[in-house]
Amino acid sequence: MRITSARFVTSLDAFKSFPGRGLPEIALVGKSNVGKSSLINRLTNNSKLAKTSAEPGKTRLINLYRINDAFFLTDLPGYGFARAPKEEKARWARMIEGYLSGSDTLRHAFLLVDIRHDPSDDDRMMADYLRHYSIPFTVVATKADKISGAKRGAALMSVGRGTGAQPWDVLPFSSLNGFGGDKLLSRIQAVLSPAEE
Ligand SMILES: Nc1nc2c(ncn2[C@@H]2O[C@H](COP(=O)(O)OP(=O)(O)OP(=O)(O)O)[C@@H](O)[C@H]2O)c(=O)[nH]1
Ligand SMILES: [Mg+2]
Repeated sequence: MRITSARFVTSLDAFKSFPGRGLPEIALVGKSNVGKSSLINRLTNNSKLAKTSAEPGKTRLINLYRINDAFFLTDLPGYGFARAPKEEKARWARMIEGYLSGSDTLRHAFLLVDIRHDPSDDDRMMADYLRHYSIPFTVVATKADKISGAKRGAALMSVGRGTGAQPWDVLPFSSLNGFGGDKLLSRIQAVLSPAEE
């Protein structure tokens, strides 16, 4: 699939209705700073669409982007940002969980994990949470440009092990150079119209 249009729709501080709701949603979840907002920018080929930052804790609301007038990408705050104030972290967790458990139009989630690190306890919890709520998900190993191709296979194995995903189902991806973007788009296509895969 090709992305031909992408526009920001709205930010929500809690799960509720929004303009256009009803189209399928695909959510991005993962630790703060793992590259959720950057992934949206790379896929849409618009570096200014979602706000990103070298500092964790940039995305603080549920941000909805309408893609091809066919589905929404949902950018969520990250978890596991140790330095954030406790109340703030609790608020983000409520937002993330409220959205994931509340949206009946959520079709799929991408669980992002940094390819260089073993998944954290929070990542495992998120994978368990998605399974618990029967939300189908794909694990994406981000920042693939940060390791050599020779180390990629082993890195994908440990990301898979830590999240309970099959290593061959873990998609390596780089927002920096676009590596893995085609596979990610194919996955989105498959999620949206399984019969045409
Ligand atoms: N080298 C490299 N850097 C990346 C990649 N993806 C994201 N980054 C960098 O990682 C930092 C965090 O990226 P964001 O996209 O803001 O991360 P996020 O997951 O949205 O973070 P929060 O909104 O805080 O939860 C930024 O400095 C990005 O430029 C990647 O694939 N490769
Ligand atoms: Mg973000």
